Amino acid sequence: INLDKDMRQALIDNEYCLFYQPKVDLLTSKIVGVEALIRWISPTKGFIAPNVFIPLAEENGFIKELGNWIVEEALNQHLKWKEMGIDINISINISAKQLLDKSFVPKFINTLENKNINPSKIDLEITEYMFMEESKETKNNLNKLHDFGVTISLDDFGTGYSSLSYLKKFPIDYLKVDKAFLDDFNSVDGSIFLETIVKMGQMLKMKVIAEGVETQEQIDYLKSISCDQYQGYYFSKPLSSKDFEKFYFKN
Ligand code: G
Ligand code: G
Ligand code: NA
Ligand code: MN
Repeated sequence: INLDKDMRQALIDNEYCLFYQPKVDLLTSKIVGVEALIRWISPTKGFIAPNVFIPLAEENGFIKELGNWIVEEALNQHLKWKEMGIDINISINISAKQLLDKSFVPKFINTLENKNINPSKIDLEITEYMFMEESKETKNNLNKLHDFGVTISLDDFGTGYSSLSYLKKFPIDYLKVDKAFLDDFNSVDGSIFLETIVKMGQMLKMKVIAEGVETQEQIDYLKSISCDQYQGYYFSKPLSSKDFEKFYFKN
């Protein structure tokens, strides 16, 4: 198979869709937002994981086109849900290549204005890898988005090319603590990291979101260290928009 060619054709053939995983407030157990996660279900090849095709799309430049589609789709879904009374935040994953494209920021801001979307309802998830190169451009672009009112989440925190100085340099509103820290929370070292990240994030005026929460025990622990929000299979796996709507109205 030629993934390179197939992933472009898949956009034409409408094979991509977005799934949505709820973000939950730890104090109230209420849904505060969703993270949009792309899915590619090919009629011939079956399910292809984003971990497989996103890195490839970043390499061959297709991420620019695909990223535009993701943003458009997520914003339209946000508007549809708002009309239905589901007025929640939506987080969109953004690749470094996408953010560094000269047309991305002006186009994004324009789209929000044209669609009359409140920017504070829109969150962009970035990863630490974004800070490795072109950090001046990255910083300028993130500042423009943040000044416009969009919030920024730092995804997979603690696993990548971490440097704490990033937390001062870039406009970050949410720290998403990687699942690896939660898997390890029962060990002394593991819990020290988790608790320290939560404290540090909050002292820097950020909210902290735990990822990959699967058990009640983990919830209890996260509450005990005053973590703000969580995502994970315990509450819900990523859902299609229709399944999310059913789930939302049941909760
Ligand atoms: O649930 P999951 O398999 O969806 O996601 C795996 C990884 O793929 C995520 O951690 C994320 O890094 C990446 N990913 C998923 N959806 C998107 C998307 O819409 N855009 C980008 N850039 N990456 C995504
Ligand atoms: O890179 P990013 O953090 O955006 O993607 C998170 C990945 O973790 C996605 O593939 C998502 O489907 C997956 N995920 C979400 N919640 C859980 C969970 O509770 N357990 C596990 N094992 N994976 C999860
Ligand atoms: Na994540
Ligand atoms: Mn993410």
